[in-house]
Amino acid sequence: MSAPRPTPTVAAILTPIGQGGIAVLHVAGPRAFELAAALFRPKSGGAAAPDARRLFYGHLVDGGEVVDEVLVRRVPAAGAGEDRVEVNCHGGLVAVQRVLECFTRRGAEAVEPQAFVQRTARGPIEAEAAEALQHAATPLGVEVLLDQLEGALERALRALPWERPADAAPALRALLATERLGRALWQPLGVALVGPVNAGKSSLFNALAREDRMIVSPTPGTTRDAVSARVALGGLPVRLTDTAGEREPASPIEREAIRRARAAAAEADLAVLVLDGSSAQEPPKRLADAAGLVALNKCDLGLAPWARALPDALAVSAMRGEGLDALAGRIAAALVGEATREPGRAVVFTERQRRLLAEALARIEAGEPDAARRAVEQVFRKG
Ligand SMILES: Nc1nc2c(ncn2[C@@H]2O[C@H](COP(=O)(O)OP(=O)(O)O)[C@@H](O)[C@H]2O)c(=O)[nH]1
Ligand SMILES: [Mg+2]
Repeated sequence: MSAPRPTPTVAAILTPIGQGGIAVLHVAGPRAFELAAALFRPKSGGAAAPDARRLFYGHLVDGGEVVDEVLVRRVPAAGAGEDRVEVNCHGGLVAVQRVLECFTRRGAEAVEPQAFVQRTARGPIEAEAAEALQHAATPLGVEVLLDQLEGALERALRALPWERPADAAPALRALLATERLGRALWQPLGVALVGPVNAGKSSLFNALAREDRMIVSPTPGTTRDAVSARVALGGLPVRLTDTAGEREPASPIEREAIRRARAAAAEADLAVLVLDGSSAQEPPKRLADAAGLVALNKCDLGLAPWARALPDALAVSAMRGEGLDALAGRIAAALVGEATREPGRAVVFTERQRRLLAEALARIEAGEPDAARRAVEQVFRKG
């Protein structure tokens, strides 16, 4: 019989590789602090030992060579005796691999995120967060999902005031209200740009996607198909779809393009109506009524009186880039609500969590607090 193998120290890249500007590595196990202390040179010159919940900025130095600029912190681990360190580094494939290698050369074992979570996860929320992080394509997504991986949601659920069930209900409702944001951060919602031909939908699509992948043409009816791109809007990853314009079809091909545009708009979680706000001709009222959000494009040419009179419409210029950040923010708010984004905030981010918390709320309302509590505990308990 051999002696039990010592617990290995494992390292994994938890963010999707090659996406976004940042990458996050976790190193867990008995040697996690030792390795981090050996590799990390804090900029402040202070103690190298990473402290709980405090980020340390500095360099990762291996063999006298600066490998990367990093942020390091100790992850407050609920698991008994498990030391864990988080390293934030540059997100490029090469940079993050080099950082990982610094740890593996010194004896840590590099593992896939799934294997990492299987070994170290304290409960289902953490496993779900690791899975979701693999799909988080924006810094906001990484930030929020890391908070949940590190226990923000679990702490909020454990702190529910069961001695006063009447107070637990609003707390649950507040948590449930974060679910659209939580889900959208890793399961991108769809946004379609719709509206009349020549309003500037394709130009706006390009401006929001910040690259020229669409045909832009002064000839009406050029965009023949619905085309999508993954873009970050207001911190959310969004599947943005450009569509052919609405007008009387001049050909069967155009009729088909319009049919597809309508289908794309119907499938989308939000349709943004793009109008040429500089045009003297007022668009049909039914258009504005059908859309979730109205963008008055070509504001660089000045807005027509009808456009200025439209309530809640947003003036933008795809050509000059004016109003695009505001539009991105309005799109994000329309999709997930004006969710506040303080660091460390609890966010519900999977359908399983939502279902159990909705059930808990229903039980409280039915006067069954014990059943409610059991439903909540299922969210974070193993088993
Ligand atoms: N002045 C101005 N022209 C624009 C703007 N956005 C688009 N255009 C022009 O409007 C025309 C139609 O644009 P396009 O994006 O193809 O419209 P779509 O048919 O709605 O996709 C092109 O000539 C664009 O250069 C803008 O913000 N300002
Ligand atoms: Mg177009």
